Amino acid sequence: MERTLLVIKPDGVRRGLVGEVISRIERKGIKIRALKMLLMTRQQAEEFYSVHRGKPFFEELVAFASSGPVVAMVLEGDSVISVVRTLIGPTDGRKAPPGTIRGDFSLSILENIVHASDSPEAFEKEVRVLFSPHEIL
Ligand code: FUP
Repeated sequence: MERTLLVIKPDGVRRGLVGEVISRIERKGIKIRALKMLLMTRQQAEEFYSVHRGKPFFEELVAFASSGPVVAMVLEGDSVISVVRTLIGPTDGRKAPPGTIRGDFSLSILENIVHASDSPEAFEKEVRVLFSPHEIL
């Protein structure tokens, strides 16, 4: 069994899409092992997105990620990293196909509703930024 981190970003929470996203995850048969709402500090957002440090959109990305509450969850299932990446769709909501979370709810590359780990290494790093070990079942 594999694990991944899914974050409903501030735009997803503001737009009332928490239930919609969780419902899609549960209907797929993926297990939720941890779930919480939090406000990322600027420092947490910088660490979370550190692979993008130095890119032209880094500042805007960090400001956006810490602009309001997010809902973070640890998910578990067979090949769950690639399965969840398929469920959320490509980064740019304008190009994401219908049926994906970004394709159905986003018209933006920055405000694209959700984040999901893209590798086991990314998961290990990201989960440490947002969760303590005792919070994960
Ligand atoms: P993804 O893994 O699909 O979330 O996409 P990336 O890791 O490539 O990008 C992380 C976040 O950076 C995106 F969700 C939005 C933001 N971003 C931009 O704002 N502009 C870009 O050109 C690329 C990414």
